[in-house]
Amino acid sequence: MRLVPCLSIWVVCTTCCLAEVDDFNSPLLNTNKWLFSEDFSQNFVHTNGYITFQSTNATTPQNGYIFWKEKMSLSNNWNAKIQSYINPSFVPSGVPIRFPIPSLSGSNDIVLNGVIETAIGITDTLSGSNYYANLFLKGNNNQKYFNPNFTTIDSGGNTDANFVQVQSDKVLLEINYDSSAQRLYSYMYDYSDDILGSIIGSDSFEVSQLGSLSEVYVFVGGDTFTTIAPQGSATLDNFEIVPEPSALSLLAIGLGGLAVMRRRRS
Ligand SMILES: [Ca+2]
Repeated sequence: MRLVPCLSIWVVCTTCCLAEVDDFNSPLLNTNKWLFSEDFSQNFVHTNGYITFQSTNATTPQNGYIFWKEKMSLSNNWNAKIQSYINPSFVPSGVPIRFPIPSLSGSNDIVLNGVIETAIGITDTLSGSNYYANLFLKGNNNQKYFNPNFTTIDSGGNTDANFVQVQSDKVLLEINYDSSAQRLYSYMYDYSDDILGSIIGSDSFEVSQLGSLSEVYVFVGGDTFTTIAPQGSATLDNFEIVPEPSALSLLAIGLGGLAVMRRRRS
């Protein structure tokens, strides 16, 4: 008699809540899981059980992103996270740039000479014409920041993009999509000593601002601006994405469970 509820729970867990992960421990990037462009090959090194962003070009911005192959539906809830580490001994350098948004002014406007950053976010297409990113970055002032809400809308950045100065060298970046609110929530957690610590900052973003989309790519990666970044300056590891059951699939499972119980009773 106990078998039925156990079986139901097992079905729910295996069909709906199973996290998909990549620990980047395989020698090459798993092309069954990721799409990536030439930029990635030029500016990323996949080695030593993680991926690390590097750039040998200090005159032009460099970037590299990988895209989770399975697009995520905006009709369902889901969650994605990744660990990011910026080497504390690495200090970006270069010519002054205004970061991140030229149109910003006042206290939100940060001018840095050289920047390295890692990101998790969503985008409409692989060209990344529209995107939203949750960023962990370091500037030449040797300070690290959390920028939880950077988008390309409004000609290069939304006006509520904000910077939170952080002390951690290692953090967990998370994005959490709420389908009923149509909002994506960004979180940064301290992850020093590989232990999930306190929340450092958060923000949210209404996905309709990217246009009328039904699904999006989730991406991770990084950028450098006017700085040479040696291997290991900024790394990403242990990606995890968890699709949550939609209301419809929960209903189907619930009805299925009821049917099984009824059959057993009769
Ligand atoms: Ca790893």
